[in-house]
Amino acid sequence: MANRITLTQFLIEQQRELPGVSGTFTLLLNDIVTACKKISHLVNRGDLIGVLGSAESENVQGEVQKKLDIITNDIMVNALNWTGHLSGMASEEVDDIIKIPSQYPKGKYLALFDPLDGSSNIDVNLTVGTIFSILRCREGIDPTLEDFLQKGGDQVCAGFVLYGPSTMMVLTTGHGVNGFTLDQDIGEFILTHPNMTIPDDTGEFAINISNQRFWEAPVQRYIDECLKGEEGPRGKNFNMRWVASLVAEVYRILTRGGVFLYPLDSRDPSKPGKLRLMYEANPVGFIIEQAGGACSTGQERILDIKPASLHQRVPVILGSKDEVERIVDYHRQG
Ligand code: AFP
Repeated sequence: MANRITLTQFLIEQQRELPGVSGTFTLLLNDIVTACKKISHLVNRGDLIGVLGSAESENVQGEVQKKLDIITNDIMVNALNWTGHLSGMASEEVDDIIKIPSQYPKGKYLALFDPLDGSSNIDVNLTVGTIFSILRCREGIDPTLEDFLQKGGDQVCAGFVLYGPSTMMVLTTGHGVNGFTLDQDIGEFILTHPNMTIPDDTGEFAINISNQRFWEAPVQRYIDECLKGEEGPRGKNFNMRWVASLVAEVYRILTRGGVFLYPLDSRDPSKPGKLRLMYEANPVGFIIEQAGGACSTGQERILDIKPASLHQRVPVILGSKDEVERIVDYHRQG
């Protein structure tokens, strides 16, 4: 079919236009694409190949792992560890940084990923996804933890693959956001959503309202005003969504606007928020900002946070710019 731009063609054309973008980076993205196609196939086959259900183990976060959490982590690691494009990796499912086996050369990038985000949705056949973030690294070194603890603003690239009714990849290299749909017949991602942008305002919010009693005053105020609708201070009605799968929420916001909150709450003082900075907040924050939206903890821009640890959690408020700024302003007012 004429005029269909594949992801590979898109990346090579971008590589030609941007000075300093190397072929290695394009090859690295192709490695990630290959892994995600495998994951897409497994998610799609589901119970037919016995991959659903719990694995009866816990990850570093103390969360019960699904079989697919483990399988997808192995797929990512095994697709990326031998290619020579990476110096190291980190995964939401693995405690420490993942080293490149000594028999393989090391490259100039680091990859961080959540191999199956929203995995509690997998058994009920709802959308899940793979989130990834690429950072630069001194070429050929054996990276230490400190090499990984870079601000989100330093990401070279971030993306996610959505395993929903169709499989989609959303990608930024810091020059806007583009969406690609997997054509299952030819096994290629095709550019279907060029230059994705988020409207500044919205009439839709997403939050897990069952945690309401634990929220702080600024979030209570924002949601209360949305719920009051036309009769309240906002003078308009709002709609609510909660998929419990960050990738699905972010994709919805990229296509029709909205705001998503997983705010600070008082449930467990050792956990300032639920979402992981390096595997969730940073990559989606980069994508959201590149699409014209905003992403904050309520107190500071997500991409400005200097990470303190690999599995750090942060509050996340993201989406349509004017709404996020309003919520940040409510935090300033206290
Ligand atoms: P899982 O990967 O453990 O399902 O967690 C998904 C997630 O990190 C994020 O994708 C959702 O937005 C959020 O958790 C859902 O949280 P609730 O369980 O509080 O609804």
